Amino acid sequence: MKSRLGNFTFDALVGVYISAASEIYKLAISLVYSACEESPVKHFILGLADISLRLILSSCLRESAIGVYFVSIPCGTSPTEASPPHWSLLLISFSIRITPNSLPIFESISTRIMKWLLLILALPWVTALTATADSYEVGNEPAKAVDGNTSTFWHSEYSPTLVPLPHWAIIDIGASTLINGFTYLPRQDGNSNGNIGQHTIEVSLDKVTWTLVANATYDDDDSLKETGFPSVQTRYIRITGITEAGNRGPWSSAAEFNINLAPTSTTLGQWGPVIAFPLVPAGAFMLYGSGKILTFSSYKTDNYGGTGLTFTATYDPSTGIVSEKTVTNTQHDMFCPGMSLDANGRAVITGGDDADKTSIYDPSTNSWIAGPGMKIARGYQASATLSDGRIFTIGGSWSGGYGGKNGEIYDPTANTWSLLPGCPVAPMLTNDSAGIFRQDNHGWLFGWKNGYVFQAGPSKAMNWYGTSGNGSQTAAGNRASDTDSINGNAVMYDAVNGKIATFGGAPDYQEAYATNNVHLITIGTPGTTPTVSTLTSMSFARAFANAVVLPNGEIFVTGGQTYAVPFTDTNAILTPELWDPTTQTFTTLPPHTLPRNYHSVALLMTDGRVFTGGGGLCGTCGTNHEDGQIYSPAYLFNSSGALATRPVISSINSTSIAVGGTFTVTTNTAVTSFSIIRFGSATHTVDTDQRRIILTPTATSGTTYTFVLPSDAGVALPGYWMVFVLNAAGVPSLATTVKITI
Ligand SMILES: [Cu+2]
Repeated sequence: MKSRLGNFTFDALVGVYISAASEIYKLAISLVYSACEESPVKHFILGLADISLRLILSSCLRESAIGVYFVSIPCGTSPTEASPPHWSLLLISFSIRITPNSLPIFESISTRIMKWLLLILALPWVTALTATADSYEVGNEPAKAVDGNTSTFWHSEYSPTLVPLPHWAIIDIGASTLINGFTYLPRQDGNSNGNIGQHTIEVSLDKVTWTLVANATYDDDDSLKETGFPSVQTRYIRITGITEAGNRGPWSSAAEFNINLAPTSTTLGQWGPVIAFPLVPAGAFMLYGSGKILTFSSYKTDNYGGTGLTFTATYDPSTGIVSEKTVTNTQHDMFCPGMSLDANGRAVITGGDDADKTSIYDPSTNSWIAGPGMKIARGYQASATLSDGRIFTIGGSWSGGYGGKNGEIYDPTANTWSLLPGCPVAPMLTNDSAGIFRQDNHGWLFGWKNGYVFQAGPSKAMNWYGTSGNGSQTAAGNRASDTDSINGNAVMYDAVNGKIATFGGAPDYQEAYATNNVHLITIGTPGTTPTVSTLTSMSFARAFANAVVLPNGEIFVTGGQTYAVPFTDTNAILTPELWDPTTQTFTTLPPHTLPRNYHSVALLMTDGRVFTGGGGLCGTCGTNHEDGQIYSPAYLFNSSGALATRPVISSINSTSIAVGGTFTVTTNTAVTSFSIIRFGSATHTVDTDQRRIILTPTATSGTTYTFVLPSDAGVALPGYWMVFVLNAAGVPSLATTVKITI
């Protein structure tokens, strides 16, 4: 990657930090070299001191001298955040004369800087980690776990004394540092003794008070183990090995421990570290009570096509803990299903590998129950919760036989499925070249007024489906000149005004070029033709992307590939983009670490961050992504790059509110905008649960705000919603959960 700053071009410029800490601007360029991965030299900052910003950015018209010096500061720390001791002067300043607007001179500066930097890299000057441990075998001291040499290792003492588990090692960074991850490389000598299994990871600034950031289990192999957690300022990290991964003996060992420094550029938001999961999270939904994310794969953690069971893994963002559960009691391989969160926050998951099954997860009891089988077996159908609390589903020839996948409806009260013969699937078929197997997949369904469903895609034809009696169908015109857009996205970001934005997709499910098309659909009375406008396109064409609405109405579009081929990572787009509902244009954002294509998910979290994960789930293929990653939007940071102070919802007068009902929210400080977003569920780019409602106070008294919910349950769908308040700077609160009832 070539990056530029003015006339400077670097192979690895990854961040630019500009501050006005004094009357003289300081500007520094951070460089990360490929050697960083192998070497303790992780991240160097090249400081160009005493250069006015004006000089650099506007090529001032006078000669000037600059002093150039090199500093090393802890990886990922911006110069303005580094405490003075880290500004170690490593080279004596030298002067360069700058000729105005002289590109060759700038290039020569660039070249000279690079030479000096290479010289610096050649110096054996590093910020080294140090380590201590509860015990060690002579010859395998704890320092060998932080020496950058993967052929040496720390080993707990076994002779003359066999020291029992648990074993701990403490890694000292040397100074308080912002980190967001920890890595463990087991010994690399072919012997597995001491591979750490169950473990905890804690952080501390003083080695007295420790904070748990991970509690998990490593597999018994010698691959690099990565543990991510929210950015935390720390000096010490303690890993405690509770078990030996193979239960061979009471040992712990490590070739290398290391830390991941948190990125510090926050202008466009920031990705956290990759979070290891024990499965490919191909499906995921939010648990309303805790903000946990329940993910699932199939009858295997990394492959599909079985029957009778499903592996699940629940991520708790507050602790970083991923807990596993294999669901067998519903006898349902839930791979490639339909999914909806019902009026009670239960996840109703239908079809897929076991094509007629229904499994229901109830967060209130943390239990799975078997629901009644669908009347029509399905896979890749979509489903949507309705204004009356029932769930509508249609399509799904990927599993359970081809064609005829007309509508049916689930009544949670009666716990029954019923066919809706008046809801034919034919009007919503795409023209996919693979035939009916693909043509009725992944409907973009939105529950709406009076029990109606609006089908916005992926076919270019749109439809209304009525669900009373035997059901009904009314054509709703085409999505302007859009193509069929399978594996694209549709997000209702302003439900009161019926606004749905659609993003990308491809004419065929696979072996097809994606589009970067964006359309705005405005729906009104059921049965009427919506208005559709064609908007500014995305920067990237995407199929298999995910789209998530944020509390401020922006839509985060992430992942996908420009040419759709399931189970591949070729042509993957790692750069997400953010759609602004006011300007209706996009801003490209910092890239995520791993591809997120077919079988990836994304969900809004209760803290306003976005969880993404998955991709793959194809056995021995090379594209299984058993991991997730969390994006923190720019609104979570202030201008200095530190976490912004959030407004706080101090109280809400009711957490169960009927449609049309009044409620009050009291905050700790004045806030200026308000929204509610329904908890989401995601699989195969479809999230029919998320939708956003903008709230406007009907009365304000101090910092107590009174709201009236929309009176139509088709707009404010029954179920659990996140309430966000945002301050004048756009910083969202943590969400408070409310249940909307009918
Ligand atoms: Cu699938």
